[in-house]
Amino acid sequence: MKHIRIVRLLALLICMVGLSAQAQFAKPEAAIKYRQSALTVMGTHFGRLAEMAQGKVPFDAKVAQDNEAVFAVVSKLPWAAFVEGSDKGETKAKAEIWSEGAKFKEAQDKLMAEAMKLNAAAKTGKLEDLKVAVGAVGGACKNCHDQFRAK
Ligand code: ASC
Repeated sequence: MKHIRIVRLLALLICMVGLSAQAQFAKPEAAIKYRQSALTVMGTHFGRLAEMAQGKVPFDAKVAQDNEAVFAVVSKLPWAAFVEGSDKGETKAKAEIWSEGAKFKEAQDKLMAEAMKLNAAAKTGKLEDLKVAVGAVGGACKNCHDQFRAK
């Protein structure tokens, strides 16, 4: 009995997370602005982690965790905004996002996987762990940009 209740609760939670990431847009420009905003916030908070990993600012485990927490949430958001028809306008999004959807999804999944490792690394409070995870997340950012973002 208890087991079934836990499974139901988990299913509900997964649906809720799915819905929150399922942004709706009135027009393509709104989707473009939304994803650019999310990516800007991601870059800002990841940038702070990268500065610590590179020794440009002193390592502070609490500050790292706070920045990672924002990154963890916001990094889930841009992907639902790459809607059909939003390849035109003020965007660097390449047509391959839509013509090679599976590859684009693969790049997202890679980032999500590395982001989970970054979460674990931030929790250990060790700079060495942060360095490794930041490097991997940065690699996932670059991999996607190289393939799908125009210069
Ligand atoms: C950043 C940032 C990116 C990535 C990328 C990694 O800090 O804003 O877009 O890292 O430069 O190669």
